[in-house]
Amino acid sequence: MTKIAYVFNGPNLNLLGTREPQIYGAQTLADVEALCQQACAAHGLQLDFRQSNNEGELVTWIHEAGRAQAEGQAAGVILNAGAYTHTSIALHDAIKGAGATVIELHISNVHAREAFRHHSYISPVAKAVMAGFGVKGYVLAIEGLAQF
Ligand code: CA2
Repeated sequence: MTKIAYVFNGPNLNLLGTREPQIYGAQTLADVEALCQQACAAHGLQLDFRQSNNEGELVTWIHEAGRAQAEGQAAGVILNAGAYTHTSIALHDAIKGAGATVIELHISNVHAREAFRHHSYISPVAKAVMAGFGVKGYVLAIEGLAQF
């Protein structure tokens, strides 16, 4: 059975490609979805790509992914939680509770930026962490998820 690779994007990532191209590049979130689609096809995965500006919705999606993974229907989640990375105990608890394999992803190298971006509530409960590869990081993360 083809397993699902979830790609969840958090707050403001719908603005990709419209502002701050020096940090996040010029590609839009639709471009990122197309890249992910290609990568999933290459690795025999079925893409489920989403974005939300709502913390609770992201929590609910992680629960859903955990259930799908427990049933053998999903490989895991690539999560760019945006700024919730640095603030959300709720997302930390959701990942821990849902038991989903989560790869934390950031387009930019958060450690080379402001100090408030250096701490992540996601990293301690993530299977892997990736930052600074631009939007190509999504492709690399899908390759990594396929190999777990
Ligand atoms: O580097 C990343 O992927 C981040 O997760 C992006 C978040 C930021 O808060 C994290 O520290 C690092 C911000 C996403 C906002 O994206 C925008 C894109 C274009 C214009 C404005 C915001």
